[in-house]
Amino acid sequence: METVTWCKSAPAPHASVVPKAGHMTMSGDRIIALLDMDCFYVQVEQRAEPETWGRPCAVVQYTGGGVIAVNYEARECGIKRGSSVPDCKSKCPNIRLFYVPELRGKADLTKYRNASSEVFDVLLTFDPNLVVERASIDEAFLDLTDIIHSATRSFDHVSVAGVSVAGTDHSLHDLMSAVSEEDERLVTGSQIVNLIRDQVKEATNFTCSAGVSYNKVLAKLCAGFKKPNGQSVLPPSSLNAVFAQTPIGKVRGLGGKLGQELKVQFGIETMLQLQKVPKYLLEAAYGQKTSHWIRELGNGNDNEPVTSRIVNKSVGSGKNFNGLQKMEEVRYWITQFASEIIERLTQEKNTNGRMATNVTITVRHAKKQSFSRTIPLKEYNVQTVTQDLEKELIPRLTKDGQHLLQPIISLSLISGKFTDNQTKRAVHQTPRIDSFFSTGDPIASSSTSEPLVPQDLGEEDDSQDSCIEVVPTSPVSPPQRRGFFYRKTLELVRSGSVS
Ligand code: DCP
Ligand code: CA
Ligand code: CA
Repeated sequence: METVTWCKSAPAPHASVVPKAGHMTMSGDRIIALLDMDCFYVQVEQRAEPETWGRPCAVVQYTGGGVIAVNYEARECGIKRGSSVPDCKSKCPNIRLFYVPELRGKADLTKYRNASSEVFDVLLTFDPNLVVERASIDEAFLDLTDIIHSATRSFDHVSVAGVSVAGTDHSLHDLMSAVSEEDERLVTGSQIVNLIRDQVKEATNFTCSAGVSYNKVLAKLCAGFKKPNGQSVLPPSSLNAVFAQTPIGKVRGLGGKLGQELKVQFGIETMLQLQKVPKYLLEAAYGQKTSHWIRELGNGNDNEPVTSRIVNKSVGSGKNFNGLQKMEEVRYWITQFASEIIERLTQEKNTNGRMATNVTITVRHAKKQSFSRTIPLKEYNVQTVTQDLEKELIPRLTKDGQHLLQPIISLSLISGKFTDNQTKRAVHQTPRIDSFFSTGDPIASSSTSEPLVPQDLGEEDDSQDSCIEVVPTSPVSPPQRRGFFYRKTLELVRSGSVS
């Protein structure tokens, strides 16, 4: 690995206590990364069949079903998530298709979950000062602030070769010679993340990509800029250049109806345009609290903490159907889901000593017609859970106890609200967006960007937060940082190094 010589000032004084949650102060105080595995399920399959490395590959869910993960070689042939098997074979005759194993009549994701645990083991053992939050089966937010400030470790020897600066044509390496003190921490963060990515590769043989910035929203946004096996850093000075190219729906928190509504209401497409919507117009449409949050996002501010959490918030199981007609089918599937959930909850109890206390069933009749019921989880017993849920459902679903009043196209169970009395790792609940909107805000009903349960629970279970939009409780603006990167880029442009 290339060594970079780099003159650093003394570390700033900083609390040496490792907080359970990441920093919650001004966004500008933090250095946050988002690490996302490249074509994760495909890599898991390819590792088990090493002769397929370098060859176009995809993972298909169910025989006759669609593609749920595609490697980058196959993407070059035009294969996408959702492509059909015949489409894959015609576009890419030498494609290797892997099929997700099935158990109890549904996808069995155990091997992908186990591979995910391998990755998280690397993150957890990297450094005691690293705050790690699982964001989904293949994603983690990292709060690097404490490692950067702690004087115990130096990352000066680690390369930033290959790290790009978002919104510019530059590698971070190009811009390092005279970096300002405040952006210096972003460079150190990038070095740390480069090292983490190397260690993940060494331990698991998987590649991943990452974004480094001052908060979760920006880290997540730029994590996708250099895929696969790449890394970007987003300094504040690049914000406007990046936001000018960023569709509103690509930003964490704006992927759903709210983002859509903003586009329609104000006739805008990009984040830079959102930034320019006058305050009074936003306030008139969304009230003070929500409009404040939207404006903060428009300015690239987000103070949601990275919460030390590796364990799942909830465990789920579910399936889509062509249209169930009978109560006995519902009973059958609830039993299957409850079996899977209770098996996993029992494992969780044995590993982490914590128990779930409720279970929610969601029934979907048609695309926009669904309802949920939550009941206490009295004991880890499949029959009891099934019977308790049935009691809730029967009056709502049937008149005669047998035939459904309306066909069901999706059923899912999610169990959560864990007791954490014996938990070895801290478990903190991140506020849900609905709690933010609980004051009668007009967009309460548009709070989630994606269904709680995606297509046959592809990535469901690892952490329901991957599907729930979360908003900060008290956004705080970071100090205005006019940047070195901006000035340096201008300089390079003027000197003709950049066209
Ligand atoms: N997944 C799924 N169904 C979805 C989305 C994802 O089953 N609708 C699974 C398969 C993916 C894994 O979750 O491999 C991670 O999802 P990502 O969105 O991170 O996509 P990939 O990791 O496959 O690709 P990328 O390299 O773009 O991150
Ligand atoms: Ca991924
Ligand atoms: Ca992901």
